[in-house]
Amino acid sequence: MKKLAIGVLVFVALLLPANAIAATGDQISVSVVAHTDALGMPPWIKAKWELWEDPSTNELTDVDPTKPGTQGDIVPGGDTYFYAFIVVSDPNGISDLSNGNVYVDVYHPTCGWGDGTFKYQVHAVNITPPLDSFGVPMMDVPVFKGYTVKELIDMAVAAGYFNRTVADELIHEISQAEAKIYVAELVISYHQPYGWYRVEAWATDNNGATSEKFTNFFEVRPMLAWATDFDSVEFNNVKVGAKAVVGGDFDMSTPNKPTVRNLGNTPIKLSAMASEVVSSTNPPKTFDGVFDMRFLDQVIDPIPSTEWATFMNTLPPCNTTKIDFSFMLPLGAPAADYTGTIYLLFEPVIDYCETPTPITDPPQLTSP
Ligand SMILES: [Ca+2]
Ligand SMILES: [Ca+2]
Ligand SMILES: [Ca+2]
Repeated sequence: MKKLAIGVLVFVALLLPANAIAATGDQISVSVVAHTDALGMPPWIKAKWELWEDPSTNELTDVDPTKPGTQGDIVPGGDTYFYAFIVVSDPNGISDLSNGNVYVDVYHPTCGWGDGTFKYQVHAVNITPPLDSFGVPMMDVPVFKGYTVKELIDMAVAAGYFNRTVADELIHEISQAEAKIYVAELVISYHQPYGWYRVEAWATDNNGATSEKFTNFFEVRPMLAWATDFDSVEFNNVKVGAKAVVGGDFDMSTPNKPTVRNLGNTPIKLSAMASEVVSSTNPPKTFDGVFDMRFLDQVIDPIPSTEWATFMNTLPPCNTTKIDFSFMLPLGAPAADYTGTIYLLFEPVIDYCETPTPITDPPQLTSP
């Protein structure tokens, strides 16, 4: 470790009352004020990485080991959690971080429907292992969600944020009380876009000296997720030759008024296909092309029976909308009950998101 002296500026003020200047031999008092340089030696970020908490196992992970950086998924209709881990040091020693702060700034993806805007700032918390009775960090003690520092750093190697040599050096420095480790919780709602989130970390020391920013990326994968409040449509009091309508609404608790909600983080493309309807008469009679459907202000009339018809507009993430169905039997159809099936196809609309190159700033083991 490089040891650097703390820079101290000393201002000595000699306070003499004007009427005492000529009085030689008198005892005077001298006040001494020492001002530590307010900007001192700034701390620096040695390394940073993110991990995703798999909601089904509560384990921290990178869900796609084949791709650089950490990937994770949203929880449909809910929140998912990534964690940023930040290793920080200070040329004045880590005691100069004890009243400092570590912050993480997160920016939305720039691909897909992300606009790259600032998302939020999170205050990171110190998870440096506690000291034993000899003042040595206890590296075997779990520090976060049951993981030791070494396990957290090993996962950063597996996710490709830095190599084994860097990892060993980081573990060594934390074990020698030459660096501290912090964590910031990054909540991602299903309302947020898929793609690569940019994360910038920075630290301040006891005197407010501020580090350079350290930037890297993690990825939220696209996920198609949706819900409807209906699985059947019933037309009552149908008059042959007249249109019967089942109108939708925006309320997911009224299944007799069809509603669809996007619970994923991609726009949804909807297609429809319908079977012929069959009468309950003996012998049965069949009719084709008797349904139509309205979705996002577009009507497909009739819903075809041999191929998918796709609606032009997509249902954006975080949106709920209604679907209207109608049904019309041709004149001359027998009065009876009819059954048929309408098929709906939900597809995600995904723009390719290029992997940032590089996915991280290089780790900085020594003071810049
Ligand atoms: Ca400092
Ligand atoms: Ca990965
Ligand atoms: Ca409804």
